[in-house]
Amino acid sequence: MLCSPDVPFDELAWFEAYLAEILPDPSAWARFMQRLAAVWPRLTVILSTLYGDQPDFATHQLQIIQTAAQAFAARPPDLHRLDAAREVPGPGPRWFQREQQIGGVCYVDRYAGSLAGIRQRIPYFRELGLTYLHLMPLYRSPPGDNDGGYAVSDFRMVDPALGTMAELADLARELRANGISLVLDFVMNHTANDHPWALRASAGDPAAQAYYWCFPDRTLPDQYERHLREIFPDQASGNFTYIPAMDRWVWTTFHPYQWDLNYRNPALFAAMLGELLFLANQGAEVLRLDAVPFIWKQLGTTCENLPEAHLVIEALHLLARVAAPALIFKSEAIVHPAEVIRYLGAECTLSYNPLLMVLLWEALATGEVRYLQWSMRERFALPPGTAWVNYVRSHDDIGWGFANEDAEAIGLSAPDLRLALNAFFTNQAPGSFARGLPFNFNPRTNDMRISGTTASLAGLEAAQGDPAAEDLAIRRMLLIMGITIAAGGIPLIYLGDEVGQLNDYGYRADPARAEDSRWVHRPASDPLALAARHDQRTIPGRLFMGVRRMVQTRRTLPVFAATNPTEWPESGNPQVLLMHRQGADGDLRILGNFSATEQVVDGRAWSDAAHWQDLLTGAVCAAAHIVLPPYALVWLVRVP
Ligand code: OTU
Repeated sequence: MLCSPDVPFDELAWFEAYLAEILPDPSAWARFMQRLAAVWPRLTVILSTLYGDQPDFATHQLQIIQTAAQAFAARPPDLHRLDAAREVPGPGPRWFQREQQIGGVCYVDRYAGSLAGIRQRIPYFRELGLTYLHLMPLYRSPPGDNDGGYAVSDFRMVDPALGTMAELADLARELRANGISLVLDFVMNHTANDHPWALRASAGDPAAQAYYWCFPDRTLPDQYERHLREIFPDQASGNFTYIPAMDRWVWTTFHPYQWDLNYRNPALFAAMLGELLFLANQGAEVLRLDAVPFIWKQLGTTCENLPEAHLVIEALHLLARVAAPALIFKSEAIVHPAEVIRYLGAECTLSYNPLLMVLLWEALATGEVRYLQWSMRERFALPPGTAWVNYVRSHDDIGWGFANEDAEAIGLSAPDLRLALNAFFTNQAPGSFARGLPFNFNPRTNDMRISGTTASLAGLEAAQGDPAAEDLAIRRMLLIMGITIAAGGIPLIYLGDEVGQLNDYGYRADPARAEDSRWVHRPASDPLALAARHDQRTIPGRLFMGVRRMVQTRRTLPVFAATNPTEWPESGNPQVLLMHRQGADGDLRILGNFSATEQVVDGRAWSDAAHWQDLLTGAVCAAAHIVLPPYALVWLVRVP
């Protein structure tokens, strides 16, 4: 019997009897109990806060612990070994903080046809330097419109068109053998309307209905609605959908076929824990928690980022520490920057960095770095033991989610800036090089988001074969991608960007996709572009070799580890961004010119070095006169 002074002895002892059946091997049982005892003081506080008022709370609590024990028992030996290796991190950066970390993200079908196709791309991933591969939702989904797989019909089944769950587990192993961690989505806010739970709910099963938010009439929905945002006003206005089969209104934040799950129900919490740990046991090392801000609802609030949503994630995190400690969570919270950061630490280990993403585009559009520099200086730092995932494009739209107060602090108007950026990126402003599409224009709020690939937004599509314009577009792409590669955290490349894939307007011919302009930036992988990647005379070649040079440089320099600070001092030139990476093992200044004209920087303003050398080209320059061609990015080390 294990106990610790902080742990209410009898509760754990009560579990032990039940757990012995699930974990008959005494050493496995002891390991599980030891980990449980370590998290129990906090876990029990959270569970009682969330569910303590339920009449059968003790039974629910037992069910939750049993679910964790079952997953622990089912976990394959190689993953138990990975757990052991990662549970006691040595000194220095943890695995996801290392300078070697480089991420890629793709849709299995669009990028490689199937899981077998992904497997064949492993040599390419290695060539690019990837260590982290996010395969976007690959689960069984409703036919037709399914929000790019973010409507999941069965968390335990791979879309049969792509392969099987056994193949996915094999792929995870093979990726790991090649130094690549598999990242999967955990779409935890909702299921598809044809998930077995939703089907049972539709058929009238009250227990299944309690997994969702079902209302007999519009009374409560109307009250909730007063404080809710509309996420997809164009395709799916309102947050509730009437389901005739059960004569109920169901909460559907996103599309009518995506039913929000009810985490106020401890049985649903236990069920989703089971799904989460099942995916961990297939070999996912990171789970991307989709749409986390929305998982808890409270009348009279916006139902986003509520304290209980944080508690649910923290509880899942603690239970993962017990059953699958190698697993880490990445939060997908595309909300106000101050809220984004609150998911990191006790809950998630990684987070998207949407603020850096939007401000890189803002700086490209305005040619000025003030807002980017100021916001990063204020908001880039993270709690220890966590890291950003830095990116320029994802499969989603770009929403201008920067902080209004940050804009005000430097004398800008965020609402005006949003309007200007929307015009710029949809080619409605003079001098725009961008070819983006509007996404969900909301006439009520005048809000709009932007779709488009990195290449099309950066000017490659508009360049139309004009070599000078193409050259500028390539420089813009390498500039912003290069900043994500140099910043602390995991750079994440939307695969296809590294060879300059343009917007694909083919989605307009597909009725299941035509209403959703995000499909314009989800092109199928282009074999011709990939084949040209080593030829520096081609666009794909310049991009690919440029990205790879930065990736290779980052990999060899420990100063790039996320444990070393990323600082954002002023460069002295309003069009030039300065990033400072410093650690025991290095001292680097990254300079990026966000304007289309040559810029000069006097490096004596921020260092006493006399000369600097660019690690990417080898060129040496005098600190007093650092010349940056249009959109140039240099990675400078001091010349002794
Ligand atoms: C996520 O995005 C996914 O990335 C989208 O592809 C899905 O459509 C959606 O969830 C539903 O599953 O609103 O515009 O703060 O902003 O979760 C994208 C989080 C989204 C939300 C985000 C959501």
